[in-house]
Amino acid sequence: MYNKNSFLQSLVDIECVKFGDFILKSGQQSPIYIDLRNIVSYPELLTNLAFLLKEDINTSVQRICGVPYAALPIATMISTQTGLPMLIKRKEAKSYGTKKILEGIHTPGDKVVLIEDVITSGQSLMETIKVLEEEGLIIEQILVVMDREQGGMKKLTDLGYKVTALFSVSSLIDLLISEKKINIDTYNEVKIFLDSNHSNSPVPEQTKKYFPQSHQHPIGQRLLNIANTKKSNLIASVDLTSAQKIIKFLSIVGDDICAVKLHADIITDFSENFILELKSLSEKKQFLIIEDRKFADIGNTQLLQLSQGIYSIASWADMVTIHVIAGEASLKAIQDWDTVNKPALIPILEMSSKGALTDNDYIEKCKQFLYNYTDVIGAVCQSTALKTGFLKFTPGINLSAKEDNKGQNYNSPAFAIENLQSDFLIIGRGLYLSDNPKKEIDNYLSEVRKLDFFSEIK
Ligand code: 5BU
Repeated sequence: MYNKNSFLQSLVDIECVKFGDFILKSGQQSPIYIDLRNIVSYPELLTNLAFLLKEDINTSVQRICGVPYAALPIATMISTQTGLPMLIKRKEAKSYGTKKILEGIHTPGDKVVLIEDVITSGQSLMETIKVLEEEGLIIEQILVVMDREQGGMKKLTDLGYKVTALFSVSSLIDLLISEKKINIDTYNEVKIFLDSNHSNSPVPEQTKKYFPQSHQHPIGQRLLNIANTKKSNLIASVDLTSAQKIIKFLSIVGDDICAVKLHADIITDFSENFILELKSLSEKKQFLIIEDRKFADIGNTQLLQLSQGIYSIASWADMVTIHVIAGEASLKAIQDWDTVNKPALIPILEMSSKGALTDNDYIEKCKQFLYNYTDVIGAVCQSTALKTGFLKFTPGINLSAKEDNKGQNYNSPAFAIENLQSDFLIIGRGLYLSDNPKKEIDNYLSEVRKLDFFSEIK
């Protein structure tokens, strides 16, 4: 009864989708016109749409909110079908009385599903998200009816939101051509229009991902060798504060990881002895060591932070993370540092946390110089694509959680490999807080190995 294909066909029948020559709000010419607002005149269709959308709502969601105005009736319908309490975001705050911009009962921390009818650039969604987040609400997921494939989905995904669309323009025209509802010329015209708008492609390309085999940097190569031998691209982020607990944890999971990532400055009893033990364990169990120091200073200070002080990072870390916010010269200073003990560099291009300021503009600026430095072996990122030969490290990986309550976003290992095209998965609390880390790491490994990731030479 609630069939996606028949719903799509009805959209054409009631002229919510039209083909011809149209000028969009942006001034752009388009061979397809989509406006779902008239659905309100067809209660049965609206009911069907609500049924289709509600299937995808996570059980963790506590509130529903439609992006004004077009998605309000859709959200209302879902609310009545599911019993999920609704919130209404006003276009502007009331100028009298309570001056509220968000109507409906809510408390900070409530998890909300946002509903949008058509996504183009994602602008209206962003405006609604901003209001809800300012009220302390958590955007648990975003459900869109139609993706115009003009960059909005990617923009929101890049920002860390979990957004899915029931239909895309591509799926719509594929169906309509197969049902002979449009002719090949119309089909091609829309395809060309979509392709020309794909410069900021809505979804990352879904090519099959294989684990890399070779690297120009000796540390990069060692990391790849270990990972290929163990068939594990897992990096344990051991954010424990006791040296003894870190060593104990690593003796349990050490055989199954290719590297450990530390924050030396949170270890309360950090000592030379700890480093000796760590080094010896890393040789015995064969894993490398990353210090997640996130340098972010001028070149001279970074060199001091690398080589001096109680941590003397360069003397033990195989790799360090670095923000290149201070610009190219800060990276060059490390590259020019002539010393035997120099960790390989992993710049941070994109962060996993909600509202991270590492937007596309920033990432592109970093990429303009990053690839020129041989000390750089890859980067920490989420959806950003890296040049071949550079390794992609992705934190925010968890098999069961979607987020923590402090701004972290999580993806599953399979999602990171298949959709984000990550080479290395960084897992923190998902492992070290587990009651049975050995069993839990097996769960992570089996999800990775299921993908045939290690089985082919690229
Ligand atoms: P978690 O417990 O899996 O959430 O730990 C993630 C680790 O990765 C933690 O040490 C963070 O400092 C680190 N991290 C991150 O979560 N997100 C980022 O964008 C970067 C680092 Br960069």
